[in-house]
Amino acid sequence: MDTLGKAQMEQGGAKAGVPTLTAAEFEEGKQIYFERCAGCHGVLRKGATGKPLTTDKTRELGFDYLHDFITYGSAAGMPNWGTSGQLTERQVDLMTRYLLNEPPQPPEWGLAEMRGSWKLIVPVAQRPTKQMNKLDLDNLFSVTLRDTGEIALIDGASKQIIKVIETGYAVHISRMSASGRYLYVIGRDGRIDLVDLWMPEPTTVAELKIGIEARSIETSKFHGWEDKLAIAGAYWPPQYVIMDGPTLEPIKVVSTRGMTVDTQEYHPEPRVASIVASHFNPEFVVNVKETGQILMVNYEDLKNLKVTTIGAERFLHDGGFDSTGRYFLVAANARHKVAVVDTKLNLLSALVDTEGLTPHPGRGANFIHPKFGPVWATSHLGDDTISFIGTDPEKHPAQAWKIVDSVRGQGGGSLFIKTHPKSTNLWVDTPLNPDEDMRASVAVFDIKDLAKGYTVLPIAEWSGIKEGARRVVQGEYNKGGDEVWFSVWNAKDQESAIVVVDDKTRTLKHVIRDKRLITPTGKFNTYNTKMDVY
Ligand code: DHE
Repeated sequence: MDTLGKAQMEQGGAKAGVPTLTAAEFEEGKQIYFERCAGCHGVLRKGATGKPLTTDKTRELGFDYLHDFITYGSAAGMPNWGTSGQLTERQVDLMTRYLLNEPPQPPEWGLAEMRGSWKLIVPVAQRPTKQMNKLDLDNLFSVTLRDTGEIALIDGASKQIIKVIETGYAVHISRMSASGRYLYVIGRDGRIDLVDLWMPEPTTVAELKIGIEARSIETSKFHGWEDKLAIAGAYWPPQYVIMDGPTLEPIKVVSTRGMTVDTQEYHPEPRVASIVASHFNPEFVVNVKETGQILMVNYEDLKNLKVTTIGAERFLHDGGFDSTGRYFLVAANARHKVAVVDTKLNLLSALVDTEGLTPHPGRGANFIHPKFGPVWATSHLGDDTISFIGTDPEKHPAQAWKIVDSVRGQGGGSLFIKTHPKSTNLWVDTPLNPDEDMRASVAVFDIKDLAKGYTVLPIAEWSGIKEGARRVVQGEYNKGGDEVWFSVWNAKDQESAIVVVDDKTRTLKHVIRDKRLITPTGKFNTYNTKMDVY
């Protein structure tokens, strides 16, 4: 291949037989890898949700195999970057060569770098002491506008966009402070934006960059600690940081590098996945992906930090509490398991085999199963299984931490499942299913009669948008629990929408179409997020 030969000559120190890249190509490869690949395969390419891509593996697979894999994807979840047009033929070729070369290690990001990035835009003394606007702060939706790096704040009642706020790159999630005053948003580039909802109009009052790559953020919720502290987890460098809640001033940075739970060998890149705040102790629950360790980080004394390390299972990703808020259930996705942590006693209650492939619950769904009592549910990326795990060790001990029942949904490629304490509906999306109709719709089950099967609602069709991939993603309830919002997620240059469904009648209630609504994905209702209602 011509380009390979040329590039080879331009890069010194090349390994014989391994195609090289020019400096410009290497930079481009690095950027594409960060934007498209690192989330699943890791910066050092050691693998997690995606396969390891270290050079011992890639060189064995060879150029042609890798080239085809990047072009066509795989049934196991690798996107078809080439045939979908998201990467050009030149970029596929470049990425293939990039993977045959050693990965560069990004820089570290310690307290000094964080402090250098910290912007206290409105100091606490200059902020109001009461709410200065008429917004219903308990029923706002913070909507991720993924590809513009913004969030849209939408009023739950009027469905009007109150404000679009600039945030980090490919913004990921929003979380609320315990009082409901502060909204925290984290971008994939590790940038946190802190929005004060009490200002005359919601305003970003502080900003901080906690690393090169990140996904999670949470705030202290234990009694007496409301609104005091925040924590964010980074993918790179592998670490978490505890901050002052109202200002984002970074206080304590802790590395997660260490030993894997099973083989007990050193891992250089154990990324921080989901984080939740315990309601039973002054602690954060930090889930470390590659090592499979769950860290109960006590925030009472940050100088003499006490961390309880709970060995769970590798590849921890996302999860949520049971309905009592005591047990945290987190998917070890590439191991097809859910780990259950007792946040009161700080121990592993169980490791449950979910019977489906690659569980992906989001925060999961809690409801009373007609036969088996309280359960928490997850759907799966890898197949159509929807699993129900018993969560009541006191009144239903025989069912606790077991798959008590499961049903089949529309198909694999599911990311999020949702219900609400006031609802009898269980909603399951399938945005990553290759079938066009499936990813453009949701399945809804009747909790009172799960065996009856599901009804399909054509959410994308209801949006009125005809063009594009129209992935219907992440149901989120309003505070009242009587309506559920879905994103119709299209590419950046196409129109997207939010479709609001009446929960009782399962009929279309409202469509939000607005040119500012670019690539909406996650939606976070302020009340439900603050109170962990799901
Ligand atoms: Fe997410 C939650 C990581 C891709 C939408 N995502 C999470 C969490 C993690 C994570 C660790 C849990 C945070 C917490 O609770 O503290 N997500 C990753 C990835 O590593 C991955 C697979 C690849 C990547 O490169 O980022 C990834 N995620 C996506 C998407 O492509 C999604 C569908 C669209 C988007 O906006 O990027 C997406 N992730 C979400 C959403 C949540 C989430 C909406 C929060 C769900 C909730 O209900 O709390």
